[in-house]
Amino acid sequence: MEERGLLHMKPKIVVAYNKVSPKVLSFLSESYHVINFDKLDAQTLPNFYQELGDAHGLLTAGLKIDSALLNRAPQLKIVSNISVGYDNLNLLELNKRNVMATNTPGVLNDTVADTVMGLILAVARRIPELDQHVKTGNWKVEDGVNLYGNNVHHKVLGIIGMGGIGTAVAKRAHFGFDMPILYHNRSRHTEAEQMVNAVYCSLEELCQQSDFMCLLTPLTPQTVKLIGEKEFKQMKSTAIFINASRGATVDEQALIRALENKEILGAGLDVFEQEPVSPGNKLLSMDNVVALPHIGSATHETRLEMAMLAAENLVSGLQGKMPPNLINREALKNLF
Ligand code: 8YV
Repeated sequence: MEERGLLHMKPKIVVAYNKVSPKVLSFLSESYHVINFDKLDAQTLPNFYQELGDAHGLLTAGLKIDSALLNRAPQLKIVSNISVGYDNLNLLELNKRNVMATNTPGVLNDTVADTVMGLILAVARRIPELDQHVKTGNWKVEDGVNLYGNNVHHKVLGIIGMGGIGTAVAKRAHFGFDMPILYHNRSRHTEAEQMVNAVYCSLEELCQQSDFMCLLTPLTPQTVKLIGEKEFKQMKSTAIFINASRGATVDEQALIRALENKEILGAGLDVFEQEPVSPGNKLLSMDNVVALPHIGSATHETRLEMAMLAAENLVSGLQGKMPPNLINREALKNLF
């Protein structure tokens, strides 16, 4: 009884994310009353909303945080996102209510960069297609020219969005694959220029000159459909397009047309306009498209690091300290 009473004196944290490691949950439970929702569906939502009613912190990833949800959580001090992207957060609504928001930059850079290199290699060397070819009882005929792919090494890599992930991709490409690097970004990235000789250029130049074009930009109002028909038409017919940002940064219908009309050679996609991607999406029936289920950062090690960093952000905020990865300083106006 006594313990139960004490438990309820601890501030409440709601966790709405599947498979947060028990290590992270027990770290949070030391100081907080943790309510964990593995999934949010018709059955669990009413309970989730009820728990939000007196929750001080929310740990989540990708959940849409808008005024409707925030209105149900009047005690909320902080939303901690287990992701670097935070396009799921309505910052204006959070700021209005002095609710802090945090993300998890840095810890996933190398893992997402590995995924991007994997997509580049998979599309260029047709690895999933050839895997199926062999597993369905086939082998090469004579020299196997019909199974040839395209070189990756020494080809021009264009990176749109040269942040931490972009820099990690550029390092792999430059030091491992001898690829010249072009990049387009909101601002110049002198570190990347010095480290891997990355050359800053306009979006148009990047489209025209890249053999591999990697989209890594965050989704913001300025980057919605950043790549569309015009850009695909500017690209080489031998170019391979990679998207590891968000599906909405690309005009997906324009991408489908560019692939169908052979305006580009192939695509490697970790993200889609609609997720989960619809099984009827034309991209899924194309041999020259390699599709992943938005798993750029999903390794056991990195997901644990992300969740732990998110938990640390949450605890700092609730302890009245500045969270290390605060996104919205505006929310602090009346707090510190
Ligand atoms: C997550 C991501 O898969 O960090 C990001 O921005 O895209 C991924 O690491 C995603 O946010 C989880 O929903």
